[in-house]
Amino acid sequence: MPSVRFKKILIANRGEIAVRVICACKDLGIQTVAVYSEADRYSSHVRFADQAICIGPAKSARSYLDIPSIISAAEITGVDAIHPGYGFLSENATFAEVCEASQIKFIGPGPEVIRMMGVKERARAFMRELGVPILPGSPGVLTSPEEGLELAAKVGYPVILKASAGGGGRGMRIVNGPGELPSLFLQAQHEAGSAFSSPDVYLEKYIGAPRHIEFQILADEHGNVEILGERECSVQRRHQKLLEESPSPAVTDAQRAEISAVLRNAIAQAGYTNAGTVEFLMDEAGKLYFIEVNARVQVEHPVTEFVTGIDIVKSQIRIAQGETLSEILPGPVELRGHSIECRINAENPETFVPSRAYTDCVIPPFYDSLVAKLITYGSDRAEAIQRMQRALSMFIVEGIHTSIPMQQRILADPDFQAGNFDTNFIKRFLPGPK
Ligand code: MV4
Repeated sequence: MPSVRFKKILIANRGEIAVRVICACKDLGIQTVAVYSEADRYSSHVRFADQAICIGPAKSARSYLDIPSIISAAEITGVDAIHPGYGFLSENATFAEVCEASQIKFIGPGPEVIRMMGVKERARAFMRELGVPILPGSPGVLTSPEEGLELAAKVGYPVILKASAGGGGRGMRIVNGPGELPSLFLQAQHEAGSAFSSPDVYLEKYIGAPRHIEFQILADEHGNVEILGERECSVQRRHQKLLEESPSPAVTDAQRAEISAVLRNAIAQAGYTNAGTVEFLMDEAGKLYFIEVNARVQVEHPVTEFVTGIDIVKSQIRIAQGETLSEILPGPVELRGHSIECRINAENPETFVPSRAYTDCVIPPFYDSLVAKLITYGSDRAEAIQRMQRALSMFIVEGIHTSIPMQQRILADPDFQAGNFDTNFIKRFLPGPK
């Protein structure tokens, strides 16, 4: 039994994920409050919520990232909980703390866990202690270029320097030999300091052609953890995923079982609650190495929902109500069939500058360029691909350029169809030297 039942939830987000959370609330009979910036007055999340409150001007820093405005909206409307969606304040430990202090349930992990996972070399050390495989590298933050040189000589070049507070590809430097390490270390520190207000940097063995594979987890507030298989996310351009699928064509059943077993224990030991993603890199030999934890629901969560039959967003809300996974899930987690998602982005195919539509539908230029997600399911990968090709051929978007032509070329590629690709695969579809 839930220890509380939410009557009303505020969604501290916009666009697709705000609408997705509204859908889950409707399915659970929970009232919804949308918040919106002046640029989003006519957005669908505003239309479909039971109530909507303007929280500020178009600029995110003064609306969707403005904690006092969001908390005020929550207090005025008397909500029981806040769902942060993805991006914006979803992994902001201070926001989770302020919610708690205001007697509003934050639908996500606790602030301490969010903070710990946000310090990447701490998450790495924690996972290593619990038997999750990690790449060779520094035990913690690099204290000097000399320490970097010593470690790099041990693990072998190339190595990569990563910002402790980074993630998503920001603040990284690849080091090919000892000659360039000292200057790249200082650069990485400087960039980390100005971008994330912490100059901390750590070092890892660099994988040149990795696959990006992430495991979906659900954890209740009573110590129970379930692993909902993995997603293959290697088709990315500038750290923006274009197409994701589940399961990964590269992960074997034995490997999935092994990683799931160690993760179940590690996530429980961390005191992690609610939904999350554990990111791995797969090297050229097919081995998986932990890189970071994303303490939020992700854009690509639907492919996992299709192959498991589990509604992840509903599960997040029910976990936050205090329900156990055994109450929420219909039975043991099983993966069935195959699912693919294409992120339909508004873009100019030559310059990748976001396009804008000015007639009925407005895509404001202030936020990201995701306009739709197209998800297919099939009994196997070939059927899911074929259905995606058919659906894309019937997908009509007028007035703007989209990513659809590139996704059609990817789906038709023999290497993609064979499941034979890594994070460099996208380069062959881009203009310029390969
Ligand atoms: C790496 C790597 C190679 N070796 N770490 C980029 C996003 C961030 N989450 C981690 N990233 C990478 N970390 C080591 N030790 C290569 C990348 C990387 C990447 C990873 C996943 C998907 C696309 C990528 C594109 C460029 C670099």
